[in-house]
Amino acid sequence: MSVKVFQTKEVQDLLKAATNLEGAEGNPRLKLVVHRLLADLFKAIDDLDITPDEVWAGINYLNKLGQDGEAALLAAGVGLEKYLDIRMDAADKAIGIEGGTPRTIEGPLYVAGAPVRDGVSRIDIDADPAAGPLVIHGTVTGEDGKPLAGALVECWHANSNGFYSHFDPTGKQSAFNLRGAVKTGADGKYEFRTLMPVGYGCPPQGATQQLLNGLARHGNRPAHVHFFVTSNGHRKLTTQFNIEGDPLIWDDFAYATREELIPHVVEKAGGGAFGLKADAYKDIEFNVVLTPLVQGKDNQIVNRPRASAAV
Ligand code: MBD
Ligand code: FE
Repeated sequence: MSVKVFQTKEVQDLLKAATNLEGAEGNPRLKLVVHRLLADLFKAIDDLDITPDEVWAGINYLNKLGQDGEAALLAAGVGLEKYLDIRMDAADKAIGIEGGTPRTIEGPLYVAGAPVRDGVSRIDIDADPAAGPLVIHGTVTGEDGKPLAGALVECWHANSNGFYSHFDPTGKQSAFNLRGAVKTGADGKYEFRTLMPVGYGCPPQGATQQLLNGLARHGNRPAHVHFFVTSNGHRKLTTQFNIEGDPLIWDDFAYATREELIPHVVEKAGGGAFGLKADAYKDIEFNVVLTPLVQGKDNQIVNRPRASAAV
């Protein structure tokens, strides 16, 4: 049944009516975007001869996606979040911004409200026998290489099961376990004392993994650590680094890996002296270069719903 109805007046009128496109009221931007997306969907149904059964499978999928609370996870998995990064990178390039630590996706698992400490924060609140100690440290500078005092470095990562506090399906982690915030001093330095994370995997029964299964894709990320870095007069950086050596580094289901974001992992000793759970520990130096505001504005701030909690 290969009928073509998209270009008919009846269908074009239906799209206009459904989005009140020509009405005076309503949000003009919303009308524009919904009209376009709906039209693209209608056209795809025509072009690919998408059947009613397939349409209803898709509608039902959206219900499951919402029930599972996984819309933002799916956005990462289908590369939509990466696409927004590609666009922001291109926008930077177009106005001559080339330097600075590269951005990479935020992902859906940030929680606002972590306690802020000066210079150093120990963020492994819960015992995790399978995870060895890890020290993450570096200097926050501007593009001139000068340290930035009073910068805020926020960090969050998974435990040895690949689970994040606040979103842990076992319910076993304390609030803000493996999440922290450090304010830099005059030297621009920050340090987190924590435990080595393991890569994340999508919930096996969830809507995201269901779609990935149909595409013959896995839903796993290499081990990684997320950052927000903010400082007066600079643009907020959203980034992550991957743990060097993880086999999935170039096979991330969320496409967040960048060559510049794989710092070396160095074996060190002497952790006992400053309170780590073992003397031998892993050390990662991750220095951050922030870029200046654009015409006095932070043009890379992304507003999105985020979880928050109290300590
Ligand atoms: C994560 O930890 C993550 O960073 C992303 C992007 C998606 C799912 C889980
Ligand atoms: Fe993550």
